[in-house]
Amino acid sequence: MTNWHFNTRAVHKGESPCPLTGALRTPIYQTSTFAFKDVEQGGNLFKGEDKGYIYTRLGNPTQTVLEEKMADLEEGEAACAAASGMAAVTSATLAFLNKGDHIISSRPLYGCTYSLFKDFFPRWGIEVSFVDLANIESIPKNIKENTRMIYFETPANPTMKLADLAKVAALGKSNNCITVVDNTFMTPYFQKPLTYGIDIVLHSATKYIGGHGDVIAGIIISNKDYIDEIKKGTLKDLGGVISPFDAWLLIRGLKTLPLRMERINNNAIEVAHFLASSPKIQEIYYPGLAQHPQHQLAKEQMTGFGGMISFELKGGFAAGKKLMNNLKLCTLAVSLGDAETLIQHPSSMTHSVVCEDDRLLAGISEGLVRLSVGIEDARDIISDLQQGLANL
Ligand code: LCS
Repeated sequence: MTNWHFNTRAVHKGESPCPLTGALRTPIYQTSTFAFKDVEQGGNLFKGEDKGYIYTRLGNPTQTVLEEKMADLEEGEAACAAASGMAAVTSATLAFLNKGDHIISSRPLYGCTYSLFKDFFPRWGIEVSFVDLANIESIPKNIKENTRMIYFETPANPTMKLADLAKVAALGKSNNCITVVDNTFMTPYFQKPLTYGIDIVLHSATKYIGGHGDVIAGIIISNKDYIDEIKKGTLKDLGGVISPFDAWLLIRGLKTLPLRMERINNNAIEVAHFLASSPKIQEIYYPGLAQHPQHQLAKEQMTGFGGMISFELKGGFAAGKKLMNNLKLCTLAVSLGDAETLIQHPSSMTHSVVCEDDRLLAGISEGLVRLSVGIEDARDIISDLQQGLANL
């Protein structure tokens, strides 16, 4: 079982036919509560002396299947699912942070993660230093007595900057800090941070894990102790748990993750080369292009480059706006990782919650446009971009 390859594990792990009915697909256990056999059993379940389900906020069989599959794919010991990517971020961080602690975070980050750290953490007495993790020296420079956590995205949303997983993990260990990485952009198909020594991996499962743009969800993967602490702590008491139906949608999505990621990666490489060769493009950020300053690192720690491309046009925001308004196949929408190719403007959309000075520090210029390449035919995506660029 353990030596199955990723594609097989994505289909089978965590699942087996229902012993009662033979149903091959995991049922949606759409129930909020579970009946106890007697008072003793109920009490024992609460004490943790019996194994079983109590109440869906504390666990549900559909959720368990998803968690087992995802833990296996990320090569972690355990996982816990959450109601959104942001619920995964809050549950995974706040489980380990106290008033008076300090964390180091990469800049840039997804806009709402940034505003959680920048606006809310200080209100709860947690201090945050935002650093450019492309420069690994920024970690030792910012470590303090009370630094408890290093949090980052690689590649980062939306600039596609990378951080060296092995180096961050080593610095975390030598400084007694928990390392947390948001692996949304790569998925375990292309990048497995736990195998580099990172402590906790999380995802907005809304994106590639679900893969069809029909669910908001998150997931956290780590060792058993950390997952236990999150499940019995922040996830249970802050309450950001996943619904059984959403867990089921993710199980379904995961079965085709390898197929979708392969197609998306191949499409994105073609689209990136097309954009890089266009005279209308000022800058393009895609780790699969040799011109990306961290292309070498991308080849070392990722087994593909994913579907996210950012670029700036000559003519800045005015040109970007015209392009986005003129596309016919690529849809103007936030989110990413869907079957459809999506395009959006970070500075007025996903990262509009970040103040202008901080956006510029993070490298999110006014003219930056972000593309999430879908699973359509690459020729159609390119011809749509071609007609859009021709009309600038
Ligand atoms: N982490 C990353 C890297 C994300 O891109 C997002 C959402 C989240 C966490 C939060 O996940 P959620 O709660 O939405 O499931 N990113 C979005 C984006 O780039 N466009 O729209 C949402």
